[in-house]
Amino acid sequence: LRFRRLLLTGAAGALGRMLRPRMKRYCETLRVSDLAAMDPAGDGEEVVVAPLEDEAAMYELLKDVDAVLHFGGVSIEKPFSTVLPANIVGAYNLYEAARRRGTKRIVFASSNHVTGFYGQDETIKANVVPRPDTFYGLSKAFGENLAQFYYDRHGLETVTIRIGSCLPEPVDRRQLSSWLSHDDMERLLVAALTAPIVGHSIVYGASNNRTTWWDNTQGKHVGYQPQDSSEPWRAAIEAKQGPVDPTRPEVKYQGGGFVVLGPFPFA
Ligand code: NAI
Ligand code: 15L
Repeated sequence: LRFRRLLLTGAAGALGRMLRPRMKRYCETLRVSDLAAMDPAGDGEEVVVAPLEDEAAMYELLKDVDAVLHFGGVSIEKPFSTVLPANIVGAYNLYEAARRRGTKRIVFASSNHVTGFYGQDETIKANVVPRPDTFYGLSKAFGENLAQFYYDRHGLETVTIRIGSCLPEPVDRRQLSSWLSHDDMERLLVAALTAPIVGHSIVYGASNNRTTWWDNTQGKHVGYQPQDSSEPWRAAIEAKQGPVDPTRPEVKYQGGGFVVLGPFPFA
């Protein structure tokens, strides 16, 4: 599997920096972009500073790109005025540029916060009604709708990944269910890039954790097979954190601490 050119947005971010060397292995040229400064271009790399809200810059960025890994944008809760240009206008600019350039597929780094107001006592599938927990989650829900629209209207394919918690290792009780290892993220991206037909498919991005809130049966055709699990960390995390109060919103809901973030108090 060797693409001619892949584009990775958000390359200065936590996941972008982790993915840059990994994704380079799957393409002749890896173009990386961000608003912020990035490491200089290595062999087979192109580094482009491109704000998502700059329509002309995004059109240039999408030139001669086979597929996009869209990881750029605001990644935590912020006021709506901050989320809007990066995640809503920016996602539109990316899709519109991809359509005009004839890009075949986008892998969209969405978030579990699209469905953050489902309970930790529920297991949900990809087609549930979104219940965003933040303006951030709401903006990702817009991105998912945009992906569906660009597939239905223009045939531009997307695999939306509702990423759980992608970290080197799980660090708290919630992440025993939401953790996605770096290696499983790579496996998921390779599957998303190479599955023959995806239309617009939604897959929850989690490892093979013993406890889970997410049922990926509707995305089986994508072929993602997680191999890691949070289980080796369970005993230490439970011992350290002690019993939790299930009536507290950050324990009750899948979105965890995000459900109590932001300008409005949780009522
Ligand atoms: P991050 O915040 O470390 O990286 C995001 C990058 O996007 C930053 O380098 C930032 O400069 C760039 N960016 C922000 N606004 C921009 C704009 N207007 N134009 C161009 N670039 C802009 O976040 P992280 O953790 O690397 O996440 C990457 C993606 O994955 C994000 O879209 C995030 O929402 C999503 N995600 C990550 C999860 C995780 O566990 N790390 C969980 C769920 C979703
Ligand atoms: C996200 O969407 C965030 O980008 C990330 O920083 C984590 O907080 C993650 O969700 C999570 O829910 O753990």
